[in-house]
Amino acid sequence: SLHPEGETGQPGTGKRRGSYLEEETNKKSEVISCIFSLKEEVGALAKALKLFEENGINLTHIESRPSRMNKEEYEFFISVDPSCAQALDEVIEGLRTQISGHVHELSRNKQKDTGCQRPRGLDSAQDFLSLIGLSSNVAFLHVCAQGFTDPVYRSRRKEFADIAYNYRHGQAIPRVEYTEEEKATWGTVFKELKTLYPTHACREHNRVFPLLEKYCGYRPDNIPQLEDVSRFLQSCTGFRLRPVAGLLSSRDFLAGLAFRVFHSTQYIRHGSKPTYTPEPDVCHELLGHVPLFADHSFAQFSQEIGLASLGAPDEYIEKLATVYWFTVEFGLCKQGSAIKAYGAGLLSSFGELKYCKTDTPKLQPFDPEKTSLQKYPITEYQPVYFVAESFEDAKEKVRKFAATIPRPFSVRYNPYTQSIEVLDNT
Ligand code: HBI
Ligand code: NLE
Ligand code: FE
Repeated sequence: SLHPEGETGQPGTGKRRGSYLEEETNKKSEVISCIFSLKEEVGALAKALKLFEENGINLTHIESRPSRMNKEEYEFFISVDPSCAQALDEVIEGLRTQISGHVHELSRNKQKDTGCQRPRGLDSAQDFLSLIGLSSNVAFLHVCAQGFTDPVYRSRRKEFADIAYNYRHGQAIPRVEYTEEEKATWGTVFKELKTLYPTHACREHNRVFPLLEKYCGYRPDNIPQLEDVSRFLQSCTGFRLRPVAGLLSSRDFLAGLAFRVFHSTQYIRHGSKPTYTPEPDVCHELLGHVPLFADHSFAQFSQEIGLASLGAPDEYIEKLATVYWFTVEFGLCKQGSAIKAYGAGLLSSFGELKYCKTDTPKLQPFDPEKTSLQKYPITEYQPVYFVAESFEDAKEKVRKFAATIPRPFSVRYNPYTQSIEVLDNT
């Protein structure tokens, strides 16, 4: 089974939809795994293993089980030494053509997806972008311009990045003393949003908000501490926060949700633009996401997307990331005769929260099949929103959608051990 203590405190290539250049990958890297199935007959496995031997591949792990999809087949889950990555192509080709086995690669593109680097310093644009988890995305460089050119802001971001890099699962999240300027930015965002919530936010958000004021120090003159908020969430729904320096790859980010771990930034947006920022920041996490992660139905919905992502092929990760985008980040839902915001990207931007209720954006019914194909901008207000009937309805729909993702094993969350059970043989 898998546990949530992966070292994912570092940003990946910030693989959001949109243009990005690939960063150099981090060569020392991950294990490489795949699952292949073979017809049940004498010598089938021996033939397959011969291919590995001929290509000089060192297997580090192997497990077997009867195939669920085809009664006459057996499935083998193997891991190989990462230095053998190149030679694995040959073997996969051989398995597919000579032995007619089905092969499902589990973590081969992982290096591309999570290739991340510890920034060396803060003396170039590239370093700033890698610090926030993005490769050279021109649009982003443009939008983050204030942050990039302001040396005080840049060195502050480095301090926050270091907290995230050094954080290990199970530790208390280090408390941060925010500067007067940072608190002023928070104050502006907090006060503006608070006047909008009663009319614009969904009822679940409005129900939890007073509890956060009471127990977690949500006030216009105080930026709440991630540790206090994480404890609060754990007591409500078992969700916990983990500090992160910037954007993670979709795969890593979604996997966190499967374990009820929400990766949260700790720095605040640049003070010159409190209305809207394309990047997640502490306002976005604490005001947008946190209230809803305290709601049972919503927490379950979020975890459901995370579970669906485990072991899913790359093209489905992209679809799930898009579903996540139009629900958890920018979702609207029906409540009585009104349409309310439940997406965190709306609930943390007083610019976009007002805009989403005007008649400029297009509204469409939430339907994962269609929603998962919708293109979207990441540095401006959304032209399209999807409206859910309710969290329960959205959850059912995502569940049905997830069942269509090709995946040679099933996953189940065990809340008692906080682990995910895979390769279930029953
Ligand atoms: N990384 N730190 C962080 N925060 C997010 O909200 C986030 C992310 N990576 C990807 C992502 N969100 C989504 O846009 C989807 O790709 C899952
Ligand atoms: N646009 C949001 C805000 O300004 O708070 C942040 C969105 C992060 C995906
Ligand atoms: Fe977010």
